[in-house]
Amino acid sequence: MGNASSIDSSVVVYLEVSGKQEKIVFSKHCSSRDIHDLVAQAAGCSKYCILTLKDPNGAHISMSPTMPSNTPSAPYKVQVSQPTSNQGDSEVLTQLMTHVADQFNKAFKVEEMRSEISTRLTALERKLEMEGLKAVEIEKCKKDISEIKDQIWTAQKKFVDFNRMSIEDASSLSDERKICLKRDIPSYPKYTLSQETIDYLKQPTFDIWHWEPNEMLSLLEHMYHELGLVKEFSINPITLKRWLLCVQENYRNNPFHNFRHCFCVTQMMYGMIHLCKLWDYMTREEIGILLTASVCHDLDHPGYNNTYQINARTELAIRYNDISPLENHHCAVSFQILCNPETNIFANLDKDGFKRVRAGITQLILATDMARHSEIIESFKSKLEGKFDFKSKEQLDTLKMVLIKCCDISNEVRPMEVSEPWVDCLLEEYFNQSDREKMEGLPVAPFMDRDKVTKPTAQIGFIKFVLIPMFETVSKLFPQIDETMVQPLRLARDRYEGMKEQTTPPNPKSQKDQAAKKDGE
Ligand code: 0WF
Ligand code: ZN
Repeated sequence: MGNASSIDSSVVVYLEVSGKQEKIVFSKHCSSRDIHDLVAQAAGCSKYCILTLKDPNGAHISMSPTMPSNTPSAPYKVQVSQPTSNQGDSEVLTQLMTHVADQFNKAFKVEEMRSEISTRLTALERKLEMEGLKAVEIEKCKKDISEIKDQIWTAQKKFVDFNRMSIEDASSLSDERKICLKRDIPSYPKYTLSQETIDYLKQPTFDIWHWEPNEMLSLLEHMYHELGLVKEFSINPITLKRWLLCVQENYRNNPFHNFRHCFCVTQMMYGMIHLCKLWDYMTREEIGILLTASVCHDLDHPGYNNTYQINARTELAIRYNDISPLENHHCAVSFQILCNPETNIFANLDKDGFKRVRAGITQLILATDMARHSEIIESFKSKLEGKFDFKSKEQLDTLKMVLIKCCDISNEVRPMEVSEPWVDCLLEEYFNQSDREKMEGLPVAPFMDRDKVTKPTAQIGFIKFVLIPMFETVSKLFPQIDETMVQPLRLARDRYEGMKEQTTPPNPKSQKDQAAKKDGE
């Protein structure tokens, strides 16, 4: 065996598929997945089939670029089996579709009922909120709510098959997640925020690690009230609570892309809105778009980036044709939540208003794909060349995209005690990804490789070439950003450079160069 059939970096392997001989040729530099797909092609089956290779002695041959080549007289036997999770899928699907058709007429009736009950429930919730409600009235309201819940339960039981179908549709966007359909009035405790916390919340120095998940919900809720968004969009305060809870439940517990990151980005956006007094330049609706896009921007992030999605040909990459698969998914989940009447904070907008808000949020979430970084920054810079026109929709849209980008990657603007743990979290997520990529024979980015990257090396280039230039550009429009945001970035860069010097063993060549330079001085 050995490399008898290798031509330069190509490997020739002979296969036997149902008694027929096939030949595949591949490069030693390709991935295991590519070889798997080639074998599938030779076997005339889908690349999603499970394939096994056995040599003439029955020994298992692993499909990888380093697999031993063979000869036509001793081909590897290919065994094909269907992926078990898909077994019978089409049968189940057919049954489901028939069932859905059956349920369709019933569903219309139930939906009508749901809608009426929902309206009555909302009215009661509003009543409950009103100040000075007497105890006896509260008791009556509670009784009414309980009765209505019973009615909903009965209606939902009839509706369940139809509903289950739509929930499962939503969950197919990710393997384990479900868009929550909470009926209950959300019950996270109402925290009374001190004036100190209220003021501190507007600062980039705010300690985002100090707060429990429930407290973060209250702080987010406060932002919507304080910015006048509850009034602007006529948001039912209970719907706001329900929406926030639902958003929280649809962030996964990733090391980095989790609900605390969502809170961090939103708090930085809230800080920038105040620091730049954005209400002087844009409408409340636009401020609502900025804040809501920040809240939703990483919903249901799976913890593996777009490069992984594309290289591993995941369901998301296939669904979105390799175009910003994650960001498209975050958007889709956002609007699955916002299209549910119980969690739709924009339910009281008219049709055009909802359309504008939806387009605005979508545009901002899609802008967070770092693959579009240069495109967006260059477009913003070109608009700054003349006098920036806040009245032009195109120019204002670009500014909003840059603002959400700033907030999304702004950890290093924060004090060291707050920012440094984030680097550890991100590296943990990156290392998980690179370990998986190595296992699956996929390409690994050097900045994710635990054997190549360190905290200072990860941060120095990012701060110098991504963060400082972007924040400096924004400070041309809002000079107050320089002291509050760019200056901390310069300090962070210097700190990591110091850290790098301490951890890097001296390079003999550069020491020699320096000595020579000194001699020449
Ligand atoms: C670890 C480092 C990095 N550092 C951050 O502070 C930060 C904030 N957000 N992100 C960050 N990445 C990413 C999360 C998802 C997208 C952005 N990374 C950046 C990478 C190592 O190194 C570079 C450096 C320059 C250009 C490209 C990658
Ligand atoms: Zn993010």
